[in-house]
This record gives sequence, C-alpha cells and structure tokens, in this order.
Amino acid sequence: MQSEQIKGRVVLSTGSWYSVIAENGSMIKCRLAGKMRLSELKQTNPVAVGDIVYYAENSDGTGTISDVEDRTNKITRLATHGRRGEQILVSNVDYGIVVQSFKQPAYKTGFIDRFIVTCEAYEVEPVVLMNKMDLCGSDAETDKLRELYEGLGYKFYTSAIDDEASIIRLRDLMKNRTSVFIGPSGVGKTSLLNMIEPGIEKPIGSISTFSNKGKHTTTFAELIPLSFGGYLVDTPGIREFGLVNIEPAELSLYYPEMLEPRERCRYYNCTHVHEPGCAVIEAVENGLIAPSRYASYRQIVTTLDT
Ligand SMILES: Nc1nc2c(ncn2[C@@H]2O[C@H](COP(=O)(O)OP(=O)(O)OP(=O)(O)O)[C@@H](O)[C@H]2O)c(=O)[nH]1
Ligand SMILES: [Mg+2]
Ligand SMILES: [Zn+2]
Repeated sequence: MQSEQIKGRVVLSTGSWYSVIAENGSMIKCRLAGKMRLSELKQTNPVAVGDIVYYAENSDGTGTISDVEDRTNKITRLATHGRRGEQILVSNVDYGIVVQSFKQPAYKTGFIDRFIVTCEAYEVEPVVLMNKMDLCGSDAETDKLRELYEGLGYKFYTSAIDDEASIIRLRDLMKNRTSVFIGPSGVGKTSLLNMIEPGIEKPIGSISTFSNKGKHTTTFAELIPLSFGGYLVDTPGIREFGLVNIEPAELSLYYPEMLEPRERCRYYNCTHVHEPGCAVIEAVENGLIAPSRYASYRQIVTTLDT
C-alpha cells in the first residue's frame, strides 16, 4: 500500500531539492523518487519549476516526488556547465509578459517583436507591457503602440510603479494565471513585482550588471505565489533564455499579419526578404503590414541559421 499522493506545484529548484507548494498553500521540500531521476534523458531536469507534481510525505517532513503531469508548455534554454540537452526554465506558463519602458532604457519595437516571436515559439501567450508611463511624453505614442499590438491580437498594457490603477489592471490580468516577466534589464520588472505583490521586496537595480561579468547568473526561475491567486516569475532577462531554433522559412508563422500573405508567395520556402513574387513584401508596400514589424522580421531572419 503506497502512502497518500498529494498534488502540488514546483516553485523553486536547486537541482536536487524541489520546493513544492500544495493546493492548501503549505510548502514542502521534496526529492525525486529514484525512477524519476532516470527518466527524460534529453532534459537535464526531469522535474522543472512550474511542474504539477504528485508527492508523498516522509516521516522526516520532506517529500518524495513520484510523478509529474504533462506540461502544457515550457520555456527552455540550452544546458550549461558542460551538460547536454535542454534545460527547462519554467513550465505551464499562461502569459509571457514582454516588459519595455518608455525611457531609461528607451523601448525598441524590434525587442518587443523578438520577444513575441520567442513566446509564440514556446506556445506561451505574449502580452506587451509598456512601463515607466510617467516618462512617456505623449499619449499619441502610446495609442500608436496600442493600436499596433492590439490590432495583431495581443493584449497590451501600460504601467508606472506610482500609478496604482495600472498595478490593479496587472493584478486582474495575472489573477489565477502563471505569468513570466521577460524583457531587458532596467525596464522595471522587479519594481513592478514588488508593487503587484507588496511584501515580496525583491532587490531592484540591475541583476544583469552581474551576469555580464559571468557572476550570479540565475540559471533557474522562481515561481512567486501571488496572494490574490496565480504565480509570477521574475527573470533577469531574455538573454538568459537564448533564442529558440526557428527555420528562416518558419519565422513568418510567428507573425500573425503574415499568415495570410505568406500562403500566396511564389516560392513555398520564401523568406520574404528578396524573393520575386513575394506577397508579404507586397503587403508591406501596400501598407497592410507595419514597417516596424517588417523591419524586425528582417532583422530576426538574418540572425537565424540557414
Ligand atoms: N520613472 C520610473 N522609474 C521606474 C519605474 N519602474 C521602475 N523604475 C526604475 O527603474 C530602475 C530599474 O528597475 P528594476 O525593477 O530593477 O528593473 P528590472 O527590469 O528588474 O532590471 P533587471 O533585474 O536588471 O532585469 C530602478 O531604478 C527603478 O526605480 C517607473 O514606472 N517609472
Ligand atoms: Mg529585476
Ligand atoms: Zn514571401
């Protein structure tokens, strides 16, 4: 007779220990059952942060994980430190919130688009969040961005850490969902987290100043339980994830406005850069695709391996 199986979610992992939160909110430190350590050889971590797991309680107060539920999706990176395969940073993510700021640092739509492509490739719903609204000079600029991204079907939010209404809107979005902040250093991801979940008080400043020197590079994500329901994952930046492998002819699949015209290109493997009879280029010329979006597309496609 096996001991009772309890359902929980992995919020943090050191590699050998897993912090698991049970459905009743209690936290327990778990190890993997022997059979699990041998499974899924392609991945360096058979159990990842974000996973829904089943564990049994041991007499010493620790737990033993015996099973993991199928993941709805996952964000991965190539394994480091000479280990092979891919490493799952976080699984079962609802929103990949792409964070940019109006100034300090100035936003780049190319960055936003690249992060959206990354989310799309991971099958995570992207959300565009423009922070530091207090530094934005004009409403027209915000409206233009909103029109562009909402027009493509993406959720679009603005925020500032001293604007309570914007923080409430973000809490509404994140309630009972798992959200991951992705974005360059200094845009205010951790500051927002601290506003959204007061009491967390994570250090702000710039984590990446450390990682640039190769020190303190965060190799695992932490799921932070939100008191109003749901989880938020702060990250030190998308560079940590690395870009997923995308074939050049595949990139346009992650640009919703290219899905229709790409079917009409003369060549089935058209990359929409220089080919004659390209319906995507024609759509750009006819103003049906935003110039900033096509520019980011071209920029990304040149960085992909052919
Ligand atoms: N003006 C203004 N400054 C902000 C806002 N949000 C954050 N900041 C400032 O921006 C700086 C960087 O904030 P962080 O929260 O550390 O940025 P981060 O995105 O977590 O950066 P990394 O951890 O390096 O990736 C801090 O000095 C914050 O005080 C905002 O809405 N308006
Ligand atoms: Mg931070
Ligand atoms: Zn084409």
